[in-house]
Amino acid sequence: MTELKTGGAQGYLRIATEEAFVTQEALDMYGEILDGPDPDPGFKSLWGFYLRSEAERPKFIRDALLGLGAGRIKDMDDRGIDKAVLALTSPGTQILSKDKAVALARNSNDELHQACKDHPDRLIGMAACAPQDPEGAAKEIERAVTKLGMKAVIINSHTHGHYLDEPQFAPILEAAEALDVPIYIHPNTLPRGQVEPLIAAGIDGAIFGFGVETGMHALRVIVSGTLDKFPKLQVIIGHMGEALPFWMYRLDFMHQAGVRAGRYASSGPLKKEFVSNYLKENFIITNSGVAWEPAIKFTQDVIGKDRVMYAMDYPYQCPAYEVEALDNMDMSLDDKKAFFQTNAERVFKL
Ligand code: 1DF
Ligand code: MN
Repeated sequence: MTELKTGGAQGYLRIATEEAFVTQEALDMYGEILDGPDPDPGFKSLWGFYLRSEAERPKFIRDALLGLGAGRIKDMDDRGIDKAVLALTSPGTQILSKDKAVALARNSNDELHQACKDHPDRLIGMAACAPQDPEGAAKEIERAVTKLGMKAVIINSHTHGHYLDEPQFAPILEAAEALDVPIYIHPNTLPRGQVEPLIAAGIDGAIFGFGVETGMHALRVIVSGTLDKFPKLQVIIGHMGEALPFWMYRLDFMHQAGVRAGRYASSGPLKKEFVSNYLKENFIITNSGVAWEPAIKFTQDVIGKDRVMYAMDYPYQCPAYEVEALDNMDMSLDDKKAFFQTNAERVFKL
């Protein structure tokens, strides 16, 4: 293993775009939910582990998530990460009651802003908001972008079983489109009533359930016609597009078949002909959790080289050997630079 260095000597900077943090306030709120009556089963499976287990991994992750100073910068240095785009970790505000979600969005944006101010050449922020209060969320997004310098909006997927294509969330999409910032739809655990069979099998979290949940969320946003209403909106999804690029042929075929037959009122004709048109024109895909050359190249091939970005997913998945493997991909320097650096610079306006 060669030593990884920041500074771009390999011909590009490494900008990691799905990096997580948490605040003590969020952990306290999560603890209250876990101690309350009948906590959400997916949340309990995920955060019962990360908050309460004393095993090595959850302890490391708790500390790393809370770190927004020297420790995080050192971990970035050790892994050759020049810049990290940070977002409140899943489920962020989404699991909270309205009042708590509003408070956490505001306070965590302020904390993140301070960290970015302390490390202006290393840390970049995404704005949290509380979809439980859509008008307030739009105002908080505006504050975070215009006053705090945030470069995107983080939505940790469904909010109490509700998805961004539902009409009550229009103010959020409107604000993001008007401010010209992308929305990162990051995974959440599946809602009650869907997550139980995955918990029973031990596949509810990042191993599989996250992808099912968030791939579905992205697809809902497409087939509902939401992106026809907000055509300039850019949506980022991680984990190699939550497998949607691999589904693309079938999505196009079956969506067309359904439209022609008038099968579903809720996924009627779209302004653009194919589901894949939206993936290629409104989505940016990061490789968080998938340090795997064939999947990255396939996605570059079918979605576009200007729409696939590097992400580490610190601290959940952060071995240095993954950075080295990606450096060593059999890919032109131009394409590698787009992947690691320039796509992120364009998407986040760095
Ligand atoms: C995990 C993975 C947890 C990711 C995350 O947030 C997360 C995990 C709580 O491994 O349990 O963001 N991830 O994006 O892959
Ligand atoms: Mn993540």
